[in-house]
Amino acid sequence: METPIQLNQDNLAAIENRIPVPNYGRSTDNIVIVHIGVGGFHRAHLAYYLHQLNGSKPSSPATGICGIGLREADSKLHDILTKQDHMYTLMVKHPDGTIKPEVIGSIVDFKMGTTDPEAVIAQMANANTRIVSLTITEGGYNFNPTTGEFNFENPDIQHELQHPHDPITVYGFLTTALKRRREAGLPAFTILVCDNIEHNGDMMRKMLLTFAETQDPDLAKWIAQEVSFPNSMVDRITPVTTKADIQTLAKNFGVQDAWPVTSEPFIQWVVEDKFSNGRPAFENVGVQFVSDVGPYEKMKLRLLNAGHSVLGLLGALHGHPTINACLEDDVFKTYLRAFLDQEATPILGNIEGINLEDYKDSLLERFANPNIKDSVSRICSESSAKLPKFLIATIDDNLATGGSTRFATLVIAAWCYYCDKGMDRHGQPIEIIDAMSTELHQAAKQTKTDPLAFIRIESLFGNLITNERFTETYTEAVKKIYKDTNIKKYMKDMI
Ligand code: CS2
Repeated sequence: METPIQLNQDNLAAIENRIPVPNYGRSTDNIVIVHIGVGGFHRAHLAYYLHQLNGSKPSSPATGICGIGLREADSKLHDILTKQDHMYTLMVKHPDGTIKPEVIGSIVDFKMGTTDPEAVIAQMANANTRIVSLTITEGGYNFNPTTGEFNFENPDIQHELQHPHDPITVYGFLTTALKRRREAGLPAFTILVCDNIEHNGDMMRKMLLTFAETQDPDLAKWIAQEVSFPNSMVDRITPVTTKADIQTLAKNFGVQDAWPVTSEPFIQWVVEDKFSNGRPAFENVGVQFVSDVGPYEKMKLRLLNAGHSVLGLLGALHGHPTINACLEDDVFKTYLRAFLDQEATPILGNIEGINLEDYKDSLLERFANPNIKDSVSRICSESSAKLPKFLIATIDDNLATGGSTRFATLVIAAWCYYCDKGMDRHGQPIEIIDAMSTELHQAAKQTKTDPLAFIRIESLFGNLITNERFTETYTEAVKKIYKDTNIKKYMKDMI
């Protein structure tokens, strides 16, 4: 292969001889979606759907996305994308080893709230903007996971309430921009949450209204009437991009891209069809519009995301580096299926139009994709924001209905050990990447003298501590792991 070609607009014609590139005109004239949180997931999911939609009608004016970063950490991707005229490569990794790369062109601009907040507000308040979408992670919404209440103690929120013209968080930016639209007589935009939270749109509505009521009650009323918050279920496994991915793209396909995205072939988006100010015709590219997304969300969170956490935490302790390595291990595979069948499925009930057995079979196949190499460390990161929604909710439901909880409980015990020791059973260090890492570690390290110390963290476990059936199973599990970390032995005994 000749010298790799740097990805940018001027080089597209040359790159087209190597991999597919956008076949539509790209411009900032028609930015309809403003997206906060341009991580790998957004780039493999919403931006890809829009890219396909633009590609299906190359002669019509293309619809664009303006990416927004609200954290310092977003500036790295901002700088890279800016140099690449906001394009990047999506490398879809198939189970047979094939990689299908394609240049995605739907993001046409990227603004940073940290350095130029006015540009962000102006973009959101622009008459063309119809949707503000978000992937700011499960932990990014500033609410207490057990009470579901807005966290006013956050210093950034306090700052925004005292200085309404100096927004920092999504709440400050959204209210400032909505206020400006109202004053200009423009219709409100839709707020579209694309994170793994049950009733994600309803949750966002509650949080934004709580914030707005404190900041500007009049505006809050307008938001309540004018802004729609569709619930949505999003799905595509998107591993962290590695140096090897960048090299593969350069060596095997001749394209130099400083931050491509990798993903599995599967993609799904189920959205409630209520948009305050119109939307692109996403149904033309396979997005499912339904009146109630609840059952789909619950199914995905409690099977896929929970399944990931089960494998991730147990796998990390055992020393499996990736999710597909876990699936190659029969004990892990059987354990996962037992958890899905015996603990997660019974609480889901019937979901119209979905065969849960098929769904679970397909999950196992997706997890087993040997080419995807999704690291257990990505799955374990920010577990404190994920587990209450993915796994602890299922434990609560099963305790209420008398269902089994033992498979999920072993995972919580493994999580405790992981947070306490920060190493796997071979003594290899595991880095705890979690906004609550200090608190998790402090609680977990008391386990030796107080076996229930970890589950006393109320913001994660609610009142589980008062449930004897749970505390008994948990104590037994945690004692075993602390005595001998050979987690696989206990998993084997249970299946
Ligand atoms: C994963 C998700 O964060 C996690 O732990 O379960 O990122 C998962 O890969 C996606 O939700 C798939 O759609």
